[in-house]
Amino acid sequence: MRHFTNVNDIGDLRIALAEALEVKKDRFAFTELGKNKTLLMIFFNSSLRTRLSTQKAAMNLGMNVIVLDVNQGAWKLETERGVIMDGDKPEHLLEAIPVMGCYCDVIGVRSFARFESKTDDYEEKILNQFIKYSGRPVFSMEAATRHPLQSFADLITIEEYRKNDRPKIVMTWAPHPKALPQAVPNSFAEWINAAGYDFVIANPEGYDLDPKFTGNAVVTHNQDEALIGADFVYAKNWSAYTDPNYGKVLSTDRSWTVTSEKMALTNNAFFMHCLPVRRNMIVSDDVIEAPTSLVIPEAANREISAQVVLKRILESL
Ligand code: AN0
Ligand code: CP
Repeated sequence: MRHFTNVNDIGDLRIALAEALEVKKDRFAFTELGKNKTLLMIFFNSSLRTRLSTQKAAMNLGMNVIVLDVNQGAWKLETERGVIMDGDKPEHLLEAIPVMGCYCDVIGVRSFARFESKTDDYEEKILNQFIKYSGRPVFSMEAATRHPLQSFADLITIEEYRKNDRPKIVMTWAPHPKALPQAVPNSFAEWINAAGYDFVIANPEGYDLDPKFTGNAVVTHNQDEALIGADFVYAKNWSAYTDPNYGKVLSTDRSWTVTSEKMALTNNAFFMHCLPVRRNMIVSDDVIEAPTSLVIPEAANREISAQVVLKRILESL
C-alpha cells in the first residue's frame, strides 16, 4: 500500500481486520521494519488521539517521528495557486510540500474541510497536493471528507464486541454548537457499507450526507424508529452537506441527544463515538459512562489501525 486515504486502499477488510488483531496481540513484532525511517505528521488542525496514537504506532514499528503543527510556529501557508502573496502568508504550500518530503519517508496529514468551497473540500485539494508533490507515501489523519484511521479503528472495535455476524449499526446525528465536518460520518458510512453490516443512518431533515458515502444504507429522519433493535449506536454531529447550506449548523435540537431513554429503544446496544465529544449535547453522562460505552476501546484501537497502515506502507517502501 502506498497511500491511505479511504477504505479501498486497505483492500480486503477481513484480511485487514485479521492483521489488526495480530498486531494487537504483539505490537512489538515488527520493531525492525521502521528502523531509520522517519514519519512526519503534519497538523493543520488540533488533535489529541490521532497525534498520540499514530506516534505510538510509529514507535512500535521502530520509526522516528517528527510532528509539525502548521499553525503554531511554522510559516503561514498560502494554498491557492496564482495568488499575489502580498498578505499575511509568507510561504506557499507548493514549496512547503516538497521541502517537507525531503526530511521524511512517510507523511501523515490532518487537514479538515474549510467550508470555503464545497468543491475544494470534496476534491480533497490539500491532501491530493501532498500526494502529488511530496514524493512520499501519504496517509490521511482526517482530511476534508474522510477519517479512515478512525473508521478502521471503529471497525476493529465492532469486530471485537459484535455478538452476531451481521449487527445492526445505527449512526445518528446529534446536536453540537459549532459546524463540524462530514469526514467522520462519511468515512464511517463508507467502511460499514464495505463491511456489509445492517446499516441505518438517522439525521434531521437538511442533514443528509453525500449519497456517494451513504450508499445503500437506510436513511431516516426519525431517530427513535432507527434505534429500535440497534446493536451499536454511533453518534456524531456533522454540519449540513446539501446546498445551499453546506457547512452550516441548521439545528441544535437536543431531542437528538443520545440519552438512556434513547438507548432503551435498542437491543442493549453499545455506544460509540470517535471523541472528542461534548457531553450532554451529543450524549448524556450516564450513557457515555455506562459499561456499554466503547469510546475508550475505540480510542485505544486508533493505535492498532495506525500501526496496520504504517506497517503496510513500510512494507511497500
Ligand atoms: C472533528 C470532527 O468532527 O471532524 C474531529 C473528530 C475526530 N471534531 C471536532 O472538531 C470537535
Ligand atoms: N478521534 C480523533 O481523531 O481524535 P483527535 O481529533 O483528538 O485526533
